[in-house]
Amino acid sequence: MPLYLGFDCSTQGLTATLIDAGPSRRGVVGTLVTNFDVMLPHYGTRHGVLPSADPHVVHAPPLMWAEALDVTIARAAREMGVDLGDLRAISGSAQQHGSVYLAAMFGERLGAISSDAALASQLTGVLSRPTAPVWMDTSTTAECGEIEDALGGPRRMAQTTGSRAFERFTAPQIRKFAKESAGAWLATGRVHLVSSWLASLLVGAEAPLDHGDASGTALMTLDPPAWWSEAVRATAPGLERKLPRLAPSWTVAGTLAAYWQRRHGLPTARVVVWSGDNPCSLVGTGAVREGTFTISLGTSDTIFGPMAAPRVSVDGTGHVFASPVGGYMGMTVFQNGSLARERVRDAFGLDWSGFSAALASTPAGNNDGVMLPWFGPEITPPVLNPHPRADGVDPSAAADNVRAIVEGQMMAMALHSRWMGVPRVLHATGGASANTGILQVMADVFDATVRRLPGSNSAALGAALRAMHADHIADGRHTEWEEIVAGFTVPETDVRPVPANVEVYTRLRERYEALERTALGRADRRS
Ligand code: ADP
Ligand code: XUL
Repeated sequence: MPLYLGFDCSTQGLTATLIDAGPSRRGVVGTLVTNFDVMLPHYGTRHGVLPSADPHVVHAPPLMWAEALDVTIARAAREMGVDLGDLRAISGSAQQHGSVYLAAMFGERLGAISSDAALASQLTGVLSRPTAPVWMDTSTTAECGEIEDALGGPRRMAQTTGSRAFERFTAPQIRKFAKESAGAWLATGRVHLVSSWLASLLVGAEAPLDHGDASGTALMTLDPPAWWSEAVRATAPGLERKLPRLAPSWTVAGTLAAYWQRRHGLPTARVVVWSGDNPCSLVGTGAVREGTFTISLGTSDTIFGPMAAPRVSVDGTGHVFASPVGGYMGMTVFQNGSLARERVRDAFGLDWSGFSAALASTPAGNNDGVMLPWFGPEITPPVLNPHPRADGVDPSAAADNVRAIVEGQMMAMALHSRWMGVPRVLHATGGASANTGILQVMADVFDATVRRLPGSNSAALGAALRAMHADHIADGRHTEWEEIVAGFTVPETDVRPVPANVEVYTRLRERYEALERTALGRADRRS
């Protein structure tokens, strides 16, 4: 029975999903999660990130991710209930954009890791910056402007890299570090993304960065996928020598290092390059052909789908990435996802079943009440100084506020994903996709059938499926993506739009758009 293991290093935890690809037992063997705050409390994170006095600065400790990998592999070997001797290949998914800064001796140190001591204890001194800025960091507005100016403006950048400069993208983050800490920047020999940092630890050598995750750096040309020397030069001095190699998403980076074999009894499995969580979710939700979009309701909410040709968003809010299945994928990200829904839930002392009951007790359209769901800084549209705004929503009525945030989020998603096309079918995934009430609002606002996929971690499943695909290629076999995902991405529930509600939202979407336009006129933002 060929086994494949997929990881997902997300904002709040590291998930491992093991799949069996044997013809008679094809399916998920098991999934386990190492929650950072709960299981690795000594790093002092909250929701997976470090407390910060400045709300625009959001960092996490890279050694926490390394220790999570060690702890999770040990748990997988003990708790999955199968012999991991049949493991053929491993890959992973990681939160995108986050950057890990390493001293020049990193590669050498990797080669000297001993199985006698825990991994993280042997990585002291390899970091030239103790913490990694992550995708929630919005502190680089100045650097975004500087990079866009140097590269001929946002439109040229978007046409070349798939996105204009966004605060969380790696290039502005690198630039800010190089400007503010010139000495530490000089001492940096390599900048990895979260994905290539963890893949390097698995192979015990510097692993390449895949084209999918590299699309989130603002440093790669989409066609052909290669570092864009103009952008590299505009970002920071000496950066060209510090970037990892680029590789297609199906590249085998090496085999599991001796550490993992000796310490946790794993075999000499292939390690396939890791990718970003959104590219991996595209595979893990089975959205491998144009026409199907996926909405992931996680810490952030994202909408994405495959694209044969790279169409760039006219309003500048979307992204085009190299897709792990070949071709491209379009995507739009909303930072006020689950944490904003939790803010409303907690403000009224509800749990999720109370939240769902409140949603069910109010009519579609909320009697014309509309809310802009900006509880924290927002990526789409860009809002740096948050100020949730409501019109016609009673601030003291729990049910009205619950409906207002869910409707506001779905209308924002429909509005800002129009550039990607109109979805016929939406695949729903992520923690909040468990909530059928939320999916009904999604189906009604988009006027599309919503199919909920089983399991909450499509990124880890996508990574395991990518491991299978790359393993076949390494064996000289060509397997179509439909065949790779078959049996793993079967929807468990269909939620269909209710025609009367669709009509209500056709009108309300116009009100939402007008309210957003007015609010942005006053908001502090970069245009
Ligand atoms: P991540 O992006 O960190 O991988 P997940 O996809 O695991 O996040 O989603 C976690 C989130 O799911 C939690 O923060 C929580 O707000 C949300 N969630 C879990 N159950 C429900 C529910 N029944 N209704 C709405 N949201 C939920
Ligand atoms: C994508 C993005 C987030 C992160 C965290 O651009 O910023 O979706 O990948 O999940």
